[in-house]
Amino acid sequence: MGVFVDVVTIFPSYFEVLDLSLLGKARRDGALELTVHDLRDFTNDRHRTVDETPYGGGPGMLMQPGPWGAALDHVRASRGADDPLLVVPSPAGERFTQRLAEAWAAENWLVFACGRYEGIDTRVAEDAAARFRVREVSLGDYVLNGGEVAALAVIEAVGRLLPGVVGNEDSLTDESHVDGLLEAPAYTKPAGWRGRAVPEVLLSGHHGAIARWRRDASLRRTAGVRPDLIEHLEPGQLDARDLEVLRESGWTVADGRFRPTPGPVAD
Ligand code: 6GU
Repeated sequence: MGVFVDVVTIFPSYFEVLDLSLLGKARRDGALELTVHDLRDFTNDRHRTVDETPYGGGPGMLMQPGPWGAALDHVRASRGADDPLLVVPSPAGERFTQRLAEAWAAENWLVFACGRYEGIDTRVAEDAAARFRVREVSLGDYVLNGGEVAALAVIEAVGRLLPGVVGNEDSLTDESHVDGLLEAPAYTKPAGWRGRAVPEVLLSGHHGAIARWRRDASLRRTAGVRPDLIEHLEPGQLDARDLEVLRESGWTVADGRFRPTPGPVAD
């Protein structure tokens, strides 16, 4: 039995893309059962209003609590399953990471509350906490117009980790962010293209040497573009060659953590 996913939004058609590709297959196979709810179906006025101006003033509009309360009550009562996780995409949330995707792939019921405008009246999440475990998550440090694109990203990141969704299980472990590093550069046929050769070692058939080359490239790439990831590595988990590559890339171990090497980089 798969995971139930409910989404509440004023733009149900955003979620039509989940009919496509791998996630569409997951749905047809029963790994992921998606139900999209239109927030405006839970309004009571002729104009199906969901937004109002903020108390205390300020720019923009907020989503009113009434329709949200009714929609979340409806979703909560729609299944016998217990202990749903309510995910509220928000630029003010905690960062969504591969660790959270892995944890949420083991859940049996995920509910997404997609806000628009300047967000949802704060009392909605407070009230929902009595019936849901509530997590506010952000995709990164930039602003989207609403939670829909973020919810799609979370659903894809979680959905591809469900058993049987990605055909080759190895492709779930040999990829960026799984071991805290970015993936090494990758090449396919032809071996020569526009004067650019594929690194010789990748053609060698020597699996040990290929794994080491990829590991080195992965460490160098991560050191180059994501120093924040290097700072989170556990030096004790790395081998002597890893430490040498990172030293060449300007990182030293001090007090059990990686730190940028002070002064000119040693060689
Ligand atoms: Cl989850 N929502 C919105 N509106 N903006 C975002 C975001 C989420 N994550 C990054 N920017």
